[in-house]
Amino acid sequence: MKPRCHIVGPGALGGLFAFRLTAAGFHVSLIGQHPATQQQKLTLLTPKGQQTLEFPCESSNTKSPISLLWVTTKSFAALNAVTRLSHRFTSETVIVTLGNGMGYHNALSTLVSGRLVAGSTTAGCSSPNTQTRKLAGEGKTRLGWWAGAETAPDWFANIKDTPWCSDWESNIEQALLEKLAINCVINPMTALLNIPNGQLLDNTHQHTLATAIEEVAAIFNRLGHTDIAKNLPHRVGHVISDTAQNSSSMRTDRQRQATTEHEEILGYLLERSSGLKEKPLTPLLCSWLSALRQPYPNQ
Ligand code: KPL
Repeated sequence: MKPRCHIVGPGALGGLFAFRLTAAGFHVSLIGQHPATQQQKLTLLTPKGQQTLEFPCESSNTKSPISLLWVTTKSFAALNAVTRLSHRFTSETVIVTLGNGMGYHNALSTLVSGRLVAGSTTAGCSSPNTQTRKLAGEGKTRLGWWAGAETAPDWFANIKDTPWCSDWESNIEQALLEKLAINCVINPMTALLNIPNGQLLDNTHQHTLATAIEEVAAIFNRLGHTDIAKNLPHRVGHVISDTAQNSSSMRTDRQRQATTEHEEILGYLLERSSGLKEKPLTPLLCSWLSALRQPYPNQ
């Protein structure tokens, strides 16, 4: 029998993972906030072609148990979305979360007595309309127990050899911090300048990009993550080149005048920095965070 899983937050990323997990042999159900139908037809466009599938849709009122829940909501919405489903959890339910940023994992983990798989992904996907998902880049998805255990759950065998999945991470917190550092540079800068990722490498932005990398690296150095700080220039350059045509998630949210993940990304890092005895000067990052905290005009 096919292993079952649910996806809460079937937006761009959730839709992509619905196709990926179906291809990996899972029976996937979607959980939206207000499903209008009991089935949702989605089309995935990739450079290799297109595929259309119908997924069963459930509302948060459904009562049957959930064994494996993939959370692909924005990170600030994850806790509410998961709490609304907690009446369906058993003593074996596992949650997998793919949200950007940090600061919300402990609360999620408590809801399933520690059975939280934390993840980060550089997959790029957009949602040109409610029925369509467009893959912009396979990226890599890194998963590991938030509690840090070495052994992967059995279902990981289904996805471990896919091109989008990395090996099981025994220290996922380190992987999330590495991704956080990258997001702290790329996401606010592309969102505030309203440019695709690749344009960050233009000469006009060279100085700002270097300053942002320096400020983020300074915080990571003071936090004791010297390896993340050291590798940051190289890793940022790499992600920018790999996702050159993409819009960062923060830019896309800002273009839609939607809430961005600035608190979970930059807010989290600057909060950690403010707890340091000797906190580094980070005027650029502070100005970005206050710009991102401004309400949209006309709101
Ligand atoms: O994670 C991303 C995001 O947009 O949220 C990156 C890797 C920066 C790709 O755009």
